[in-house]
Amino acid sequence: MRRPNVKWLIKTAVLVLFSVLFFLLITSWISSTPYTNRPVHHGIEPEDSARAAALRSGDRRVKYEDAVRMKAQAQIDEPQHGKQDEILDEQDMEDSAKEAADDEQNQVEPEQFDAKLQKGDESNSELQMAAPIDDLQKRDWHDYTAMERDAQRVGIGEQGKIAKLDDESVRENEQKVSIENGFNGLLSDSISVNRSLPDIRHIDCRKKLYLRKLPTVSVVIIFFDEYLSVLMRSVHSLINRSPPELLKEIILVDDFSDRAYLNKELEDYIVNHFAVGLVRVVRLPQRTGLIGARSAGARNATADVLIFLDSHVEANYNWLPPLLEPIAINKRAAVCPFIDVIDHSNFNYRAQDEGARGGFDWQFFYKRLPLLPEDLKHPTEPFKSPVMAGGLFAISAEFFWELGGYDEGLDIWGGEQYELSFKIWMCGGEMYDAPCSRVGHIYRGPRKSIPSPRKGDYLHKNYKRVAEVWMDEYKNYLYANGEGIYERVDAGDLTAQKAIRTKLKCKSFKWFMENVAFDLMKSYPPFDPPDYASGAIQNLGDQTKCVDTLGRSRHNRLGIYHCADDLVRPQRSQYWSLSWKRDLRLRRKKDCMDVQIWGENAPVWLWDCHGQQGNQYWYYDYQTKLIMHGKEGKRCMELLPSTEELVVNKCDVSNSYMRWSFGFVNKTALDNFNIDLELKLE
Ligand SMILES: [Mn+2]
Repeated sequence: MRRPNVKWLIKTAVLVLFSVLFFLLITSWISSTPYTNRPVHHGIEPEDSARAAALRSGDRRVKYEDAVRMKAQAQIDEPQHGKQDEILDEQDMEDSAKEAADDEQNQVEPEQFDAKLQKGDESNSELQMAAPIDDLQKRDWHDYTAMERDAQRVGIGEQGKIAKLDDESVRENEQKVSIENGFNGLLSDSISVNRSLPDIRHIDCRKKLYLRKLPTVSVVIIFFDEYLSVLMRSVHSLINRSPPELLKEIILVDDFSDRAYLNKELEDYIVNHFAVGLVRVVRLPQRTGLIGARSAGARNATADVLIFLDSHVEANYNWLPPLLEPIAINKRAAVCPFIDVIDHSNFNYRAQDEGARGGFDWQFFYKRLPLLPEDLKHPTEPFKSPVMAGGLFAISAEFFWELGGYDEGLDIWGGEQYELSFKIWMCGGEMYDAPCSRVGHIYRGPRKSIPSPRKGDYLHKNYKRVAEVWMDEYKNYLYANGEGIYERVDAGDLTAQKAIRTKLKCKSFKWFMENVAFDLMKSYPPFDPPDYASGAIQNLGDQTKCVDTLGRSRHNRLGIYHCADDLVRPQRSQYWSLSWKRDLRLRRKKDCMDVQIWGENAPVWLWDCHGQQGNQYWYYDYQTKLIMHGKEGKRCMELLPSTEELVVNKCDVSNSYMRWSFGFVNKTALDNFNIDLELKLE
């Protein structure tokens, strides 16, 4: 038998070892390189990672000089302002010159970058085929280079700080532009379209990993007469803070704007600043409204996931992966980002609150429901939300169209967030809010009213369409709160919408209310349940005296006055209700009896009803005639006869000044005071 060729074996082994090692090195290097999207010429990143990023993703960086030029152009119509602007621009130019000198090979025209991008993608996918990566593997999606570069930025509005124009001479124009737009447009022109933002995410979001493989995104932004620098800041922030391999396109749908600069000037800007095909404008031939325009944008989209955004937003760091991961896991999940507040007057960027679930009342006002205990335990995890706020969300294109998109019988705006939310939940999907995904939104301030593009009550028509198709017997609550409006509007043809519900075998609205919005009825009952007691509150120690506001407004102490003749229906200053919220309020008002100290002779104030019980919790024991304050039931309302003051002290049944009668008492309701009201459908 032939002896094995040891020399050959060793040689081969060494060769194999080396090639494996080399392969591992290459793949780990590639996967550990953070993608960079290189928004502005700020700071200098290591050459290697820059080249790798360019190879992997193409460079979609914005040439700041162009941004400056655009700004200058935009200012042709508007007067010049602030020195700070110039300082920032100079500094930016300087930085960009430095960087340009540093790595010349990145200075390629967009077309070439596109070619590079495709090549990069190919080599990347080849690598992935050679070493298949587990779909469930996670990675850190942060763009640390961009974040560090942003951290260095200084200037007006940078880091999302309060900005203001110092030039007194533009004040009048500032006001004019503000009232035209509902935000300080002139100030916006002075703030970089690539400005940095504060990273106000929960601290644990910074460490979170997301699936390595995430779907691609088409962002759909609809606009009507949007202010150019605000619109462009929205687009820049999206490109600057999205992994280029995920952001396939941004579709700007122009809903037949009047403003001239939204035509050629906008298109030139896009050509000069963004990679070919990355940002597209879809023009509608007539005013269509939010729903129609979004649908048109969605029809134009080509990526896996649709993200609908407003045209006056700024995306915060790493906003995209937390929105996409739930959809990667379940393609029937829709996900909303946390919406931060960009101040309309000074562009300050701040958090709205710590998050809440979405709901509605029975006039279809959007309302917020408290987070659940398990949501609070995991502050960085997406939590289920019954209803979306409406403006900003992600949904897979496939699921969106499976649901039939928006009901395009809904006109202009209004009700579409309910329609889509109900559909998503009832037809096999789910909806989340992702706390680690944050997008700032300019909530407009006072604005010149824009004439409605439609005559007639399209809003209630929309609501009626949603109610008729999706809400089953619960629609009657909406109608009962509509004061006859719904009887007068015609919902139009609903055949197609009802067919979708049948085809997809969607669940009932009762199921939605009991399983998803299970706490909505408690917080927003369709009707205010009857009062436990009402009328004048008469003292039994001195029966001529009743609790009275003494004509004072909120935030004042309550007092005692001569009782009205009619104790059941006294004058307003003595007409109290022990309401279903278990507070003592002026009838049909939001002024409540409020005790703020826990010591002796605690005064009773008239304060804004907070509805959270606590220091506004009252109970009436119709047997002992005590009015107890607080859930412990140890302190009671008392009239101090010597000073005629109304106070709270330790309960004492033998003290007749602590005993009271109400004009009207609902004994059955009081007997069940501790049982939460269950509303039954008739
Ligand atoms: Mn908006």
